[in-house]
Amino acid sequence: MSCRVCGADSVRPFLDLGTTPLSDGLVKPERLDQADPRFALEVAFCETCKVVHILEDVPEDVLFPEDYPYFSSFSDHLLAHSRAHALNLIETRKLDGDSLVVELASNDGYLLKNFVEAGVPVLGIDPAPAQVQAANDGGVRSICRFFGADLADELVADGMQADVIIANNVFAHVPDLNGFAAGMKTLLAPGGLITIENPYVRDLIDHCEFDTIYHEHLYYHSCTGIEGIVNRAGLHLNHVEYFADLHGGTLRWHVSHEPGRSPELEQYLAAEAESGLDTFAYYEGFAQRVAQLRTDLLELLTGLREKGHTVAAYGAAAKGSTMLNYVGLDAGLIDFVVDRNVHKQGLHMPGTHQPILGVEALLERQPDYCLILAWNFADEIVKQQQSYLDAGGQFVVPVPSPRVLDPVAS
Ligand code: JHZ
Ligand code: ZN
Repeated sequence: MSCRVCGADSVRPFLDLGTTPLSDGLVKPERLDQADPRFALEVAFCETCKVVHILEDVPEDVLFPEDYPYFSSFSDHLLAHSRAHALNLIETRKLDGDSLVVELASNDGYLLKNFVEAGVPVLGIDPAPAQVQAANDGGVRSICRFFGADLADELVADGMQADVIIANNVFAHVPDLNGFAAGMKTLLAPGGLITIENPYVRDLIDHCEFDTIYHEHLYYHSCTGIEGIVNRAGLHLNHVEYFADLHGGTLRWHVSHEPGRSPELEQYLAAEAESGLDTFAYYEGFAQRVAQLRTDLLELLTGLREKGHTVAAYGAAAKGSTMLNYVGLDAGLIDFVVDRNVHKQGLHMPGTHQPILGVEALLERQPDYCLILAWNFADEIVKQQQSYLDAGGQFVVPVPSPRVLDPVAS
């Protein structure tokens, strides 16, 4: 078995999630009687380049079909985080009407719109047609393409170079990550800055966020792994920031043409070495903890049902699909799922087939308990749902270990 990043023969699997349906493969009502396609899902650590990745390859056009349902603009927290990042870049990089900011995986323009508002030229690149359409409709210039070394060459041949390249939550998704990084190097203007955000593999392991493992997420990143990837493309990792409250713990890496590590980056790299995050031992006990979480969550929800309680779920997130399918939370345990993304409403969860309803269904049906599948936005969701709580509803979160949220504390 060879590593999908460095090609070495040193890949050691540490978690087998069995076969699961595609996490964003939400099911149309007319297809409910058909079996959902399922694919094996196994995660491994490469002892050479230190990158964690899954072993399976699902073709890109199957993973990211025309009707890919994820739109970034449905979380206020993510929008606020993105806006702060844009405003900070405009100020620190002194961006103006002569600059160019390129975002890779720009989705519906949730981030670039902040640059457009400030008069900074942008280009969004994303392979999802509906999201690109939404971005362009909102005045964010975007093209519907997969980014890679070839597209970077085309853009540079057209006279483009980017002062800032932003790549948020896409470094997990790209099969040819080396080609992707090489394309970034080509597209980045001399003196320019690349920022990359991705959930931190440390938090995935430490907080048992196993549900963020699905076929779209080919890689799970650390500072050690990222430095190797950007170095291979002739770029340098200079700095890192940490956001504890985004997607269960997110890192933002700063990358450029120039070498040099900030004290913060040195600290992170040293901490990764000290904790053994760059060794297989760090990952060895994970499978057992994941299995325990499955047992605990199943027991908790089965217990509630046996007492006659009704249970629904919040968030038709990709991670929600992993959770439902791996734990075995079928329609007998969870009646329906609510989500405020209108593109997901009317569809059904992959594998388990619960209907996805608008968020108002929570108040209309008032289930006794609601499992927050989008636990990464639990604070935001709980705040919005005060009426549900006031009417006696209770929230359950599945990670780091399943528990009913204390209504007083929330
Ligand atoms: P969300 C996404 O994963 C997509 P997902 C992607 N795979 C990725 O890499 C990671 O993020 C990092 C809804 N919601 O974003 C919106 C409400 O209904 O955590 C979403 O459908 N009301 C590219 O899909 C879902 O919940 C709300 O108030 O696992 C959240 O999904 C909020 C805040 C969200 O992740
Ligand atoms: Zn490797």
